[in-house]
Amino acid sequence: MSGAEQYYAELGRKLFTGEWAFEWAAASQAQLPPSDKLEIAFAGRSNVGKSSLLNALTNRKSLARTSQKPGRTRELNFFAVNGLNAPAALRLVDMPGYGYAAVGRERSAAWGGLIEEFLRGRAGLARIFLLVDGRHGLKESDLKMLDRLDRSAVSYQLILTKKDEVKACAKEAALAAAQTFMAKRPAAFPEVMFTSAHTEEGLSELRASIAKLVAEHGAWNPAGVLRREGR
Ligand SMILES: Nc1nc2c(ncn2[C@@H]2O[C@H](COP(=O)(O)OP(=O)(O)OP(=O)(O)O)[C@@H](O)[C@H]2O)c(=O)[nH]1
Ligand SMILES: [Mg+2]
Repeated sequence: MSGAEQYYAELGRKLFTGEWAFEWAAASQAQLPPSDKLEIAFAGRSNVGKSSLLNALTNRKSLARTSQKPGRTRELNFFAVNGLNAPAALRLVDMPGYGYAAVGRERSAAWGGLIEEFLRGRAGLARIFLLVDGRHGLKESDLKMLDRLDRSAVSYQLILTKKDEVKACAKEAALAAAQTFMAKRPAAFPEVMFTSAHTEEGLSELRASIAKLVAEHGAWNPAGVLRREGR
């Protein structure tokens, strides 16, 4: 690990030892909170593990509600971290999933409207992590989401999930295929991550990249945080 990598790994660890709590839920455009904070959102097909990844990241078993049945998260849920030295101007956002066949046309249209509004109207939206099931790779509905993201000009990055469920011999190929695919999308952040909410693989890397993003956007004064810790 380089010095910079070590620094952000430590910062990421610090960020997620903070006390994360639910802040706000929005089921419609009118209910969105003002865009007055830095936001990092988790998007993806239903059941891909967005809420589980948020829980694992924040070390909270049931901060975000999860379910074996797709369609559990129905609103945009906003989470904030409290405590001394925590970045008060930061929100993590759990998004409702897409691509769930049993959802009616009406709800699907409402989802589209809410997501479009969210992608277009958030000045503080620093990145969307687009989650894709590591066992299955990108699906048709993910390609539609990627098109939406390209149109919105938001920075986005792919995360493969459920690494624990992928056979050891297939992990590398799954990552390589996703990386090759994303390299053709110039608006995408080039690095693809591979995580497991169950075994915590890849979580310290994800925490580090979130901490880096927050620091780069000036929403946190990490120098102060680590200095006070005696570094
Ligand atoms: N094996 C394994 N299962 C996981 C992992 N992450 C999530 N799951 C399981 O996948 C299912 C769906 O997880 P959720 O976190 O609710 O998925 P979601 O993307 O939030 O789904 P929606 O809210 O419906 O969009 C649950 O049964 C989880 O236990 C993982 O890393 N490994
Ligand atoms: Mg969910």
